[in-house]
Amino acid sequence: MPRLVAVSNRVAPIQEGEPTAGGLAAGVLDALKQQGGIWVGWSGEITAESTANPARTVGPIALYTINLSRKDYDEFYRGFANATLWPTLHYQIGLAQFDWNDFAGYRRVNDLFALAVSQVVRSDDLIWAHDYHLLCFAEALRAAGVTNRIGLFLHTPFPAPAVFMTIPSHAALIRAMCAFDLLGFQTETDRTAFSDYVVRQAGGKAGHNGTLHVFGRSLRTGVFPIGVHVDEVRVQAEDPVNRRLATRLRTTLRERLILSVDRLDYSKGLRQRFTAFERFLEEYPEHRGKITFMQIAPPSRSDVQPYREIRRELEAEAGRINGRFADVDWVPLRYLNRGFPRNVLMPLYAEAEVGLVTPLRDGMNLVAKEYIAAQDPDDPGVLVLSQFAGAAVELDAALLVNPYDQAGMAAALDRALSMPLEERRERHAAMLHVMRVHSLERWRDRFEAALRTP
Ligand code: ADQ
Repeated sequence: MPRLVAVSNRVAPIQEGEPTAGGLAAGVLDALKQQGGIWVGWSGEITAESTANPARTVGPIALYTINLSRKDYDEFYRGFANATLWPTLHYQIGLAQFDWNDFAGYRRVNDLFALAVSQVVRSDDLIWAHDYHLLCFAEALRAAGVTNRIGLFLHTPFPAPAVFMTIPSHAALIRAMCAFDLLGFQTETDRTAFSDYVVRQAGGKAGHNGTLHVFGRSLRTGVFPIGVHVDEVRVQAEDPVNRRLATRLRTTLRERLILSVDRLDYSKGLRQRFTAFERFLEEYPEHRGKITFMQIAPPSRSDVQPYREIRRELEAEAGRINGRFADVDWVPLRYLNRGFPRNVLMPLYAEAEVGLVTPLRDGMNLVAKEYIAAQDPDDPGVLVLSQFAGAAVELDAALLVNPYDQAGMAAALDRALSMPLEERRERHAAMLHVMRVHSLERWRDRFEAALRTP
């Protein structure tokens, strides 16, 4: 089996014997543990100059990390990746900012990653890059003379061409993306949007099986929905030691629990969700005093402007809603501005009668999948899910909502809380079945197989 070289913005902190992390980190880690390999990424450190650290080995994995200079961090990470690409890929063009210097910094850091990989790669290695930080990575690696097969999996959505074209450097980005051999997307909608751009704006031709011919070369595109370790989540959710916090919560909380868990990010639709919850309390007063809505949302990217704003706004909104509806013995909304380790989080999912997952856009959304995996199949909770999460394609047995429709979300909450056991079981079983088929293992195996196949 060829060695795997994984490249992502961050390298997850790996401790042997620790429970696996979520999402991207879990997927990459699994693949590397299985067949051995190399993981290249930013260390999370900002230093005077951008420099490479000495290699570190953990079991079968060699870790190569890079420190970024302040200028590289500002232009690449805070700038082009998170102030231009992230909002645009999530259709939030009103929040996007653009600066050609940031784009130059983004390219420069992609070059740095490529240099690090070119120094360690062997001729038969498979190179698998992750996410929106590395769109120019393959082009840089080709310029360094590397001819290996190189794939990219985009964890975020890819928007309609008209939205992507609001980025002034869109043409250069697409040309760079076409230097990969394989581009993986979460859903067919994302893949088609990319293909449409290439065919209509870049003069490319679409061939069989997602092949695109453009800029004098051919590349494959494919759909690889990311999944979760279904059984591992349920084991964590049921573990008596892990359950201590959930049990404590149950003894103090008499009400039924509506739970949301997100990184604090405007794409997750928290502001709209708070408003919908207020609407729910207004329109369905019979639930007052009988439910608690708990929102867990640790701050993320707090040095990027819109992230600071949304944090302030949500704190004010939570206070206002509680001020309006709370009683001497009841607080409707618990807003926790902190994260929890996975082994604590999974039992909390299991405890919640309703999982409320309503991003405005999301590549996949693994919280929705983890919520389903954590439930007791004999008495499962109900998932209320945004139709704009990639997960909605597979989890169509959830109560699907439009996160911009407050009345619709309020009605879905009422319906979720009133759903008979039989219907809850049927919907849960249907979703669990799909998730077993589209597991994290399958995601990894299918992507690697496609990357190996010329
Ligand atoms: P994220 O935007 O981070 O990921 P998501 O998929 O929901 O979104 O979460 C990833 C992981 O982080 C999950 O395993 C979850 O348990 C954990 N997590 C989220 N909020 C947490 C919290 N408050 N406390 C502790 N843990 C928390 C990006 C894309 C998604 C895509 C993933 C994977 O934006 O669309 O699903 O990558 O491809």
